[in-house]
Amino acid sequence: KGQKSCVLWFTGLSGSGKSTIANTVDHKLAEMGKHTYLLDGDNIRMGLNKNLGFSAEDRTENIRRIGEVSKLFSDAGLITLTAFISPYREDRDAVRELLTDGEFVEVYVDASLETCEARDPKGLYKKARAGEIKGFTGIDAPYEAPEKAELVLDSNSKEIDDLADEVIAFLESKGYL
Ligand code: GGZ
Repeated sequence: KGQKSCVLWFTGLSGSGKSTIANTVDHKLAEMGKHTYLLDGDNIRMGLNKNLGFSAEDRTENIRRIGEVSKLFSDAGLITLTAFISPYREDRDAVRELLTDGEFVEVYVDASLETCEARDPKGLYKKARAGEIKGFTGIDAPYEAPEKAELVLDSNSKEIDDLADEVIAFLESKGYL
């Protein structure tokens, strides 16, 4: 069985479903016998990047480091999944440039601000609206949606499991699996 290493770069608003979808894809790939690694806030912002906050500069540095780490995992032969807002197009494009052709797979988890704010799983949008959190993505900090994502997932209406299957189907159709 083969696998072609790549970086599945999930991007989208807080509450869009990035982490949940990436986790589901990760489990499905593992069940298929693929070697994977998932980078998310739990293992990156709590560790390597614990000195970074949410200013524009810190987000750029967050994404830069995650890009470099992704490259290492990908070089080691793993299918790497990342789940970060990564709000700046330029920062995502810099990661794309760091990797070789076909190695970077940008996955736009498309859920509108309205959808995400209605979900508000951690109550962060409410706090941002109340001014208790400053510089919250979508409220008073930008999110630059991808213009050339390899894959766009409609997370406004579709189920997590179906979206995860769309990712797997994409990888199969493009010869990654
Ligand atoms: C956006 C914030 C902020 C601000 C804390 N803006 O829903 P969550 O909680 O679990 O996901 C959000 C997470 C975003 O971290 P990332 O490393 O993905 O961001 S970036 O790629 O922009 O560097 C949210 C929480 O951290 N959080 N403050 N101001 N999200």
